[in-house]
Amino acid sequence: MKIAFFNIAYENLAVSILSAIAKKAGHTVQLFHSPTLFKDGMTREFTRLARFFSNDEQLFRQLTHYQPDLIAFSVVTFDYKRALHYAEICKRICPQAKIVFGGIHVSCVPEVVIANDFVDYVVIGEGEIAFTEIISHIEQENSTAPIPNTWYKTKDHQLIKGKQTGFLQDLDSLPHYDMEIWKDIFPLKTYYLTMASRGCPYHCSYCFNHYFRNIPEEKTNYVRRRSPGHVIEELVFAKKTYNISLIEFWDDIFIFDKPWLKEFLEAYKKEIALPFKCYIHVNLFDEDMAAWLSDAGCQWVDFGIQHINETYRRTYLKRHETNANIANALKLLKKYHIVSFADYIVGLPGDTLEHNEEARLFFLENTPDIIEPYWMSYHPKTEIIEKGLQHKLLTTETIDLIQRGQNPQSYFDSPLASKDFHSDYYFIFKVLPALPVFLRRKLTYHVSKKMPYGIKVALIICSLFFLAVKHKSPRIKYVTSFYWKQMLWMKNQKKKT
Ligand code: B12
Ligand code: SF4
Repeated sequence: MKIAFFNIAYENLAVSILSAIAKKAGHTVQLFHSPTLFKDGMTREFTRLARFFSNDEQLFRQLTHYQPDLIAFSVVTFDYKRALHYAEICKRICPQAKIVFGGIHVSCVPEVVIANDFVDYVVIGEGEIAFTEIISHIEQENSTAPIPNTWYKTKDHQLIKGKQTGFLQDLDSLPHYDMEIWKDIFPLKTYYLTMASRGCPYHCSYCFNHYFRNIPEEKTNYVRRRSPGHVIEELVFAKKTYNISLIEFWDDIFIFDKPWLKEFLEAYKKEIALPFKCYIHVNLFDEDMAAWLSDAGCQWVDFGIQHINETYRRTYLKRHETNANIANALKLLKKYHIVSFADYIVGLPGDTLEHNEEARLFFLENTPDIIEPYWMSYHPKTEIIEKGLQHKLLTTETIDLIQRGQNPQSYFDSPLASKDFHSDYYFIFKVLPALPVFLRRKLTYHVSKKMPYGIKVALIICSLFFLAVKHKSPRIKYVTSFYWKQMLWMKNQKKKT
């Protein structure tokens, strides 16, 4: 069968794994990638530049020529609206192709996605088994048998809903990610993205995990790990094939299994020994882990603080760490020379000026190397939506927009940005770690309020670059090489077609 993956913006591990499975079964796979530069969600949007760098026409020409039997989309909420736009055109130019949607957004609101005429199948939850079965189903043509984790429409517009099976338990049984499909598009050498586990042991109210873990009808273990050997095998291959020089482990919590971590890091140090970044949780982090990570080459870790008030954090966000846990983690990271990125959500429902002041004072005493403030962005089916409604920040109409991928709020912008104290504290958190220690105390809410907007923007940009250079942040390196490589790729593609 001829399969097309239509991919938007980023390298996507769901596409990598599904492509590996399809190729292993002998199908022909082709990637159709829309870089959507300057409106990719990583930087702010620049409409004119985005239009200039669009490769849409070329993609549709290539697709018309390829005429696949199946076109697959993997989408998060942020991408859903434009995925629909592309899918509709795909159906027009390849009318015989079946359109399959999967991913986090689809898993949360399948009824919204399948309601689109041009979407034939939606996959809810994990997709490895479902994808293989969808391929056979398309080959059989007229079968109306249910497919696990899948809803689909029959020729007479009946909706067939398959059973929600449990999570895949043996992750080592999966093939390695197919990175060949990305090698000409993304800078794998500069930044190699992978995951060694699936699931998260926590239940934060604003995160997709608490919804996703409850999708299966069959209850199975949600938090799973690949064996150290399986991950090392992938990385040895990547090192040899793509000459990779930096790795980011995007596992939700990389350190949740201490014996695994020890075994993995020992093997990593021996066989890979490249700088890497990963995600930790301060509740699980201890001095052994700090020492092992540092020794194995971990140069950066990221973790969520999200809100400084312990009662708020526990009741609104369902996060149970204490501020003492956070302070301790920061101390350990400093001791072992690991750069700390601390995520902080601004504009949460019920957030107050006093809370933000509490955070400023905490950060004066316990300063992460980089504070990453993000505007509150509500994702479909997350518990925190209730709180948004309670505090009148959301209405049933905005919830509907969120489910349709038309949420006007994002991590970079919010209707709260122009109101009250929120953007002042966004500014304070962003620049605080970049200031000399003697100046940090002087950056108060009142000082920020008096500062002209232009000066604040300039200070944010300067802090961003200063901290990125000071801490050799992988993200800045990634963004620049990511843009550069995709522009080159598009130029070469244009020459070919
Ligand atoms: C790595 C990662 C990134 C990377 C790569 C993004 C990418 N597209 O892969 C980067 C840094 C670029 C990134 C950026 C963003 N991310 Co991100 N990211 C993740 C992370 C940590 C892992 C995703 C992953 O690779 N999982 C492994 C794969 C194998 O699992 P999977 O995607 O769930 O796929 C399985 C099933 O869903 C299904 N499936 C998925 N697609 C398809 C398609 C078909 C056809 C089928 C059959 C099945 C199927 O089968 C797969 C295998 O079982 C997740 C959190 C998480 N743990 O999932 C957040 C997450 C996906 N990101 C999120 C967000 C919000 C973003 C940003 C919008 C943030 C921002 N502005 O900075 C951007 C937008 C990115 C974009 N346009 O895709 C949210 C999405 C929430 C939502 N409801 O949409 C998540 C869930 C984090 C969270 N805790 O809420 N992200
Ligand atoms: S710890 Fe992070 S990944 Fe886990 S549930 Fe909370 S926000 Fe989601």
